[in-house]
Amino acid sequence: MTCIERFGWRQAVEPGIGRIVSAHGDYYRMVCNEAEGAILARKKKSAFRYNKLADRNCSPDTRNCESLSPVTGDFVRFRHNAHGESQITEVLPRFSHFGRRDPTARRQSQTLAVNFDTLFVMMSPNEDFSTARVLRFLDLAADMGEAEAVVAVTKMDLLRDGDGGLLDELRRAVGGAARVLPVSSFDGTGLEEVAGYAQPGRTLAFVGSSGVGKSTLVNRLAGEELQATCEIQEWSGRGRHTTTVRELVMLPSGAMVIDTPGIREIGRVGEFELMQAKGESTHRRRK
Ligand SMILES: Nc1nc2c(ncn2[C@@H]2O[C@H](COP(=O)(O)OP(=O)(O)OP(=O)(O)O)[C@@H](O)[C@H]2O)c(=O)[nH]1
Ligand SMILES: [Mg+2]
Repeated sequence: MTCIERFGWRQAVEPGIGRIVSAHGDYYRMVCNEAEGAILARKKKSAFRYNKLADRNCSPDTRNCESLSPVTGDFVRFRHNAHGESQITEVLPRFSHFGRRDPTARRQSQTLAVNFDTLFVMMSPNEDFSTARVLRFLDLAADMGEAEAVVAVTKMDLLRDGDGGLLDELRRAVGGAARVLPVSSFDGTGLEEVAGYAQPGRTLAFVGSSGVGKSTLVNRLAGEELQATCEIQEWSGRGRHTTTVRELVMLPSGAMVIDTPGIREIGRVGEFELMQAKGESTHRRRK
C-alpha cells in the first residue's frame, strides 16, 4: 500500500496527489508518495486566483468548490516547479465537509474539517454543557456528505454519582441523528467504541468547544503526547483554546484524526441573531 493510500486515498493512485496534514497561511505540510514524511508545499498562486471570491460565495455545505484554498484533510494535486518547490495546483473534490457560519462575518462560511468518515461532536458534562449546542452541531452536520456523526460526551469520570439522566436526555434530544457515546480519556470509558471507528485508512474529525478534551483523546488513542493540552478555567468550565492549528494526526491503528481548535459559536446563517438573543457569546460583532 502506498503512502497516500495509507492516508485515506481511495481512488486510483497517480503521481502528484498529496494530503494536507496542516495549513500555515500559504504553506502546507503535506504527505504524498513522492517523499518520505511530510513535506512543505505552497499554493500555486495563479491556480488559486479566484480564491477570495469563491471563498466568499461558497455556502457552508460546499464540497466541490474547485478554487477554494486547501485545508487540513484535503487531497490535492501538486507538481514541482523549476526550483524543485512543491506547488499545489488543485483541491480535489471532498467526500465530506463540516463548516460553520464565520463568526466574524467576513465570509459566509468557515471550513472546520474535510474528508472525514466520522465526525465526533464532543461536549463535556460541566457547567458549559449545552444540549442546544450539540443540536446545532448536528444540524450543520446534516449535509456534511459521506460521513457519520457521533456525539461523544467526554470526561465521564467526573460524573461520580451517575450521569443524573444526562445521557438519556441527550439521546432523546438527538434522536436518530447520531449515536451518543460516553467517553473518558482518564478512566477509559468508551475508548473501545471510539477505537472501533479508528480503522486503518479512516479519518475521524474531533470538533467541539475549547477544553472538552479533544486533544487529550487524540493523545490517548495515539498512546503518546502528540498534541498539547491545557487545563480549563475553573470558574467557567471553558478551555483556553490550546489547539490553534487544525492537524491531521496518524494513529498507531492506521486511522487518522483531525484535531481542531475549540469553537464556541456554531450557527447557520441567520442563527447569529438567535444566539445573541439568547445571550450566548458571539465574540465579535457583525457589521
Ligand atoms: N477528568 C477528565 N479531564 C479530562 C479528560 N479529557 C481531558 N481532560 C482535561 O481537560 C482539559 C482540556 O483538555 P484538552 O484536551 O486540552 O481540550 P481540547 O478540547 O483539546 O481544548 P482546545 O485545544 O482548547 O480546543 C485538560 O486539563 C485535560 O486533562 C477526561 O476524560 N476526564
Ligand atoms: Mg486541543
